[in-house]
Amino acid sequence: MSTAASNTHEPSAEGPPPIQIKRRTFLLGIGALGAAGGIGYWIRERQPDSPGLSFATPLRVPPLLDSEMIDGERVFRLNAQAGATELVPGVSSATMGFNGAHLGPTLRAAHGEKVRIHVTNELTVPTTAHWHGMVLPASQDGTAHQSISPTATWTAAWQIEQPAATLWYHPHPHGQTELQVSRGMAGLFLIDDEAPPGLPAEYGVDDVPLIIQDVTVQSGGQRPGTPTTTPIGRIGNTVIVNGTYEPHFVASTSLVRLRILNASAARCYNLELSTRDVFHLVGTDGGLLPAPVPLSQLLLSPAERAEVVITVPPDADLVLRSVPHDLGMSRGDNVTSGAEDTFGILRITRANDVTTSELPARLPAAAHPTRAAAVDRHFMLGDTTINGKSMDMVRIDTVIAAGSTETWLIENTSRRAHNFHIHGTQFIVNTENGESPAPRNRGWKDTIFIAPGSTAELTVPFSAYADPTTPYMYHCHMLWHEDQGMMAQYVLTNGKPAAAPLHNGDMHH
Ligand SMILES: [Cu+2]
Repeated sequence: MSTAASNTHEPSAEGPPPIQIKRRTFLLGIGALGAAGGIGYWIRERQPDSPGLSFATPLRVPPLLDSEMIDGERVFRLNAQAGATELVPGVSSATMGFNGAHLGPTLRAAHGEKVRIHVTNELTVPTTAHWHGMVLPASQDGTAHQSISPTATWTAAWQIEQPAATLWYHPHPHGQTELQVSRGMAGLFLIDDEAPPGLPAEYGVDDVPLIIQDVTVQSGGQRPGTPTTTPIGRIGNTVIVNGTYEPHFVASTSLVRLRILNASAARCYNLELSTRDVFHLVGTDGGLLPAPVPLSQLLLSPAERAEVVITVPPDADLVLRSVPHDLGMSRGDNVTSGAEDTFGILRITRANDVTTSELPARLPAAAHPTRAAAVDRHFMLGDTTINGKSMDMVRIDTVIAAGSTETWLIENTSRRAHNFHIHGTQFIVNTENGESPAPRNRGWKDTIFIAPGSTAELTVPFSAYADPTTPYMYHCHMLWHEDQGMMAQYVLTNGKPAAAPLHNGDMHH
């Protein structure tokens, strides 16, 4: 065995295997550590082709949650739980999840169906269950206004009226979201519609969810006592996929559709294949694109989803990895925020007997109803504020006519990277910095990355679910920023918007 091979995580009589990053830190010496600047350093060394990395653990696939049809509704049950999980081999971490100690099962329902979801809180702290990307009444949205006390059960019910998409669910307790999500409270919620011919659609086989999270595990196994906070929040030094450390997926088809969710609190991923081969973006947050878009890299900020189709050639042994990118901050802030890290995420090889197919040239594009935009609003993102204000649970920041469509200009006036998520809608990106949006932002979105000094102009169609007393949120989805108060509230009303309790950032025309 070579020196490097001794770093693999083989069972050892000496107890837990050594953490890879510790050994490499030692080998590279103090000089390299200093030059690399701390946080991002460890993960930068986990190159997909680094000797000693195994990427040999079969990729776990979150189970599909069973449901039962009762009185015309598809009924699901979720239990918020805490426990301990080996996020890396031999290291037990305190974790949280739904129907288990880490992550949650995949919910699946069809366009047009009525769903009812019972969420029981078995934690010792309050939580919520927010359906990220879903168009639904505010009272069912699962924000801090629908807090679930320990031992209590909260039930959400609505009719799914939006097209097929990869959505997700996670807690939204005010000030505690980063902790609960980063401990593992996240799951996928897939909406199905008529399956487009040729697009891979067999769950876990050629239609594979990838929930990507960074976690912090110190050499020797302890979580750090005091996590280091970067300008965008806490950055982990180890990346796991569906809770799997150094995962390996064996493709049994030549085309594999990956439904990728960035479930990290702050870390952004700039995805590419180690072969540098082109892959195809087929869907964004809110559903399918009209046609596959060839890309060589794809930036995904926290909470964003992307559906991509990769071609797995015969004898393939490739890695989906994250490579350096520019978050638009100072060099030092980019480095500490992980933007210069390179690391493997998922190894993909091909089985001997595969089903081959061709990616269709056209897709049934998602369609969300919109009207002509009637109101323009301008939102300025500060370090942890929106239009200079911090979240106030009893303040309504924006009153919007139910069923109307608005134009929102989001401007990052700070030196920190942010993204922007609007609840209860899927929006269109008209422009970024006044120009045609990046290819990754040319489909329906509910969350968009906005670099310092940048703007994004959005067309936002709002649903007809009027409820003047229950707000939806809009906020930064860098969870530490959100927890610091970078969040505001809107309500949908049938009355005139002039009846607003409070206005914030309106530009009246
Ligand atoms: Cu932010």
